[in-house]
Order: sequence, then structure tokens, then C-alpha cells
Amino acid sequence: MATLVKTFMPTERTFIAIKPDGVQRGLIGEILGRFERKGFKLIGLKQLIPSRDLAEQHYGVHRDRPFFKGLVDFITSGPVIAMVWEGDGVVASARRLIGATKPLESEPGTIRGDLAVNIGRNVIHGSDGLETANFEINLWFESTELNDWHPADQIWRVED
Ligand code: DAT
Ligand code: MG
Repeated sequence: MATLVKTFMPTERTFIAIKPDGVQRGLIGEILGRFERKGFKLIGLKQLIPSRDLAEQHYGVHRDRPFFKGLVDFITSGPVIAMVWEGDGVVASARRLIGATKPLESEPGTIRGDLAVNIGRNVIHGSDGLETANFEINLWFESTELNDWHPADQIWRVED
């Protein structure tokens, strides 16, 4: 029964982006490696310089915040690595791997805790919930850019 439930349960996906500071600082491999080592599956990846329209939609919830313009200026200032990662509980788990937004609150061992000191230059974005993840994946990716595939070693990561 457990097997049946698992088989038919849609797998969770989240949207992750390495921001222009992470790309400029040569942290792409470091950050990708953390998600790979955890055991999540990369199903979409591209590099792009986001348009202003894309950035404003992505950060739409922050439209009225004083840092909004600076945030959009920053995220559109250079290449971003946009990704979709898949796995059980990946939305919340990715947020834990990323660490808190405020540098003083991001624990050592997290991406921000290890690699960032400034709230406006915190190297990575991750969706903050399931609904946001769906919205952001659809905003950044065409469905044809996402690949359903089966890692050869998947049986060593998840139970049947
Ligand atoms: P997160 O990226 O952890 O989801 P958020 O959604 O609250 O954080 O904010 C989005 C981004 O906006 C965040 O990564 C950095 C920037 N930001 C947030 N609060 C800020 C502030 N007080 N001053 C400057 N930039 C801020
Ligand atoms: Mg957020």
C-alpha cells in the first residue's frame, strides 16, 4: 500500500536561482554540489540575464518594500542560474540548505551562512512554499525545458 501511495504521489519541485553575485563570485559549482550531494534531482537548468519584467513578477510580493527597486536592479544586473530541483520535501529542505535571509541569522553550514554577509547580496533564491514554487517554476521555465529522468542510483536515496 505504501508503495502504491508513493508511486502515485506527485513529486515535489522547487525553483532555485543563483543570483548574479553567486555567479560573479564563482560559486555555481559549490552551490550546485550542495543540492546534488543532498540527493535532490536537477530537472531544469539555464543561465539567463532576467528581464526587468521577469524580475518584477518574481519579486512581486515585495513591490511596495523600500528595497524593491534595488533588488530588481541587482537581479537583472548579470547572469542568473535558474534551476528546478525535485525530491521529497524539496521546497522546505532547500530553504533549510539556503539558510535565513538575514546574514546574522543564517547558520554556518547553510549556503548563506557559509557564503554571504549582506542581505542584498545573499547569492541564492529558493521558493518559500509549494504555491510559490509552482508560480516561480512556471514564470521562469517552459514545460519543455524540464526533464523527467531517473538517476541510475535513485534506489540508494529513496525507499520503495
Ligand atoms: P528570501 O530570499 O530569503 O526568500 P525575502 O523573500 O524576504 O527573502 O526577500 C527577497 C530578497 O529581497 C532577499 O533575498 C534579499 C532582499 N531583501 C529582503 N529584505 C531586505 C532588506 N530589508 N533590505 C535589503 N534587501 C532585502
Ligand atoms: Mg522570498
